[in-house]
Amino acid sequence: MASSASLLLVISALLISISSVCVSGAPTSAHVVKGLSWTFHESTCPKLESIVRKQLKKIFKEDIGQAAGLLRLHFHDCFVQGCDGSVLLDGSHSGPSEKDAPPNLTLRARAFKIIDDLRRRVHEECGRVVSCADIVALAARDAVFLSGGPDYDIPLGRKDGLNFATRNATVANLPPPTSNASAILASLATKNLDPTDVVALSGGHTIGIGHCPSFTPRLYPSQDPTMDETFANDLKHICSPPPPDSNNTTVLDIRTPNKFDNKYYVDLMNRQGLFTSDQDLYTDAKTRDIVESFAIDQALFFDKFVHAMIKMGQLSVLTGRHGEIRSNCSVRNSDNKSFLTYMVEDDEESRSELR
Ligand code: HEM
Ligand SMILES: *[C@@H]1O[C@H](CO)[C@@H](O)[C@H](O)[C@H]1NC(C)=O
Ligand SMILES: *[C@@H]1O[C@H](CO)[C@@H](O)[C@H](O)[C@H]1NC(C)=O
Ligand SMILES: *[C@@H]1O[C@H](CO)[C@@H](O)[C@H](O)[C@H]1NC(C)=O
Ligand SMILES: *[C@@H]1O[C@H](CO)[C@@H](O)[C@H](O)[C@H]1NC(C)=O
Ligand SMILES: *[C@@H]1O[C@H](CO)[C@@H](O)[C@H](O)[C@H]1NC(C)=O
Ligand SMILES: *[C@@H]1O[C@H](CO)[C@@H](O)[C@H](O)[C@H]1NC(C)=O
Ligand SMILES: CC(=O)N[C@H]1CO[C@H](CO)[C@@H](O)[C@@H]1O
Repeated sequence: MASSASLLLVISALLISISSVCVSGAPTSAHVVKGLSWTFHESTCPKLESIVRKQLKKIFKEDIGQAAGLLRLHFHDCFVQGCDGSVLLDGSHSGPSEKDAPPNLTLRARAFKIIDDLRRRVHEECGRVVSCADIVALAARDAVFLSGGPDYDIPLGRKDGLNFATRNATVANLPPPTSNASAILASLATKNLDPTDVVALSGGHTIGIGHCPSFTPRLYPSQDPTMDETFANDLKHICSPPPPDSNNTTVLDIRTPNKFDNKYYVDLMNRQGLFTSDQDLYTDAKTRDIVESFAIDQALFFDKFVHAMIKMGQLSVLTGRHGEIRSNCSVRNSDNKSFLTYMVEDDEESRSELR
């Protein structure tokens, strides 16, 4: 009798965890901004999502690190001037672009190539109907899923921006890894992200790498006392004391560096977070309980992460008649001579879009 009751308990616990892990489909609670929709490209480019997923699956099979690069690219795009693909633009006569600003130093060069290659495949199939910003958002979504994280739908319909973000805007909108939790919370609150969103989004650091300069201030001249001793010694070996400064890299999540799971929060509880901005989420009483709740409940983390990503993915998006769909993700259409010539010879419809 007792054993069948406990068996029932186990089964219902399993059912609950299964139902909360499957976040697939449009979360009904998610707010969709005007101009975006869950089915935006359904009739104009029905193969969009399968093209992106199939190609990324192939790329990640060879190098799973690219998943982290693509996830971070979407974050950088959205935080500076909105999710408008402006991070993809090459610098131009109009001044140093987002790509060239200090926090972008360590964006992976290959992530940019992967995005434009996906764009080419999608445009070959459907014509120029999907923006680079949407492709970045889809690539980040697939990076999460193909690394072991939740699968989920995202609203689509973003247009690509016409303006570069300045170096100053880039620096002002991307908080440095030396920030404490109060600073991170304040910075992200300006984007309407609450403490749960902040802790969940920081869980993006469950995959990927960081360069020594992002965390050596915690090692030299004196060691951050909140850092686990053994962990600190290992990091000191990877980043030998300056000079000479080391540009070595190490993983952001020492437990499961390439798997999208909740082990990042377990790291934080063991004082093995790599950046101050990570570790202080556990030190600070304002966010400590959230970290703990994610460390003990992966389904909860996935649920809150999806919610926060959908929110982040809609920051200051351009939709409808605003913005354009680039024919090359690193160049505005107005900067592309061959594109302009081709357009003038082509239909009236597309020309008016350029204005
Ligand atoms: C909350 C503020 C954040 C700070 C201060 C921050 C800071 C950083 C820093 C300094 C790096 C390593 C750069 C390097 O040294 O190479 C990094 C990497 C990374 N970040 Fe964040 N980040 C934040 C939020 C996010 C968010 C919201 C996401 C996505 C949801 C994210 C995803 C990543 C990923 C995946 C990597 C690894 C990239 C790679 O391996 O190429 N980060 N972040
Ligand atoms: C450090 O590595 C990154 C990426 O690998 C590179 O972009 C950067 O120029 C390097 N910095 C130095 C000082 O070598
Ligand atoms: C950018 O920031 C720097 C340093 O904070 C400042 O000196 C400069 O005037 C700013 N430039 C613009 C265009 O706002
Ligand atoms: C967090 O950092 C800010 C600015 O860098 C500083 O003014 C503040 O005192 C710090 N807060 C805590 C709780 O350490
Ligand atoms: C880079 O890291 C390796 C170990 O991963 C270490 O042997 C080497 O000394 C490091 N280089 C520097 C300059 O810190
Ligand atoms: C896109 O533009 C970049 C930089 O201007 C150029 O190097 C690249 O070849 C272009 N890509 C395609 C597919 O034309
Ligand atoms: C310019 O536009 C053409 C036609 O849309 C496109 O194929 C090409 O990749 C673009 N080149 C650059 C450098 O942007
Ligand atoms: C990938 C990429 O374009 N990174 C750029 C980030 O900014 C630095 C300069 O600060 C450039 O050298 C990198 O090429």
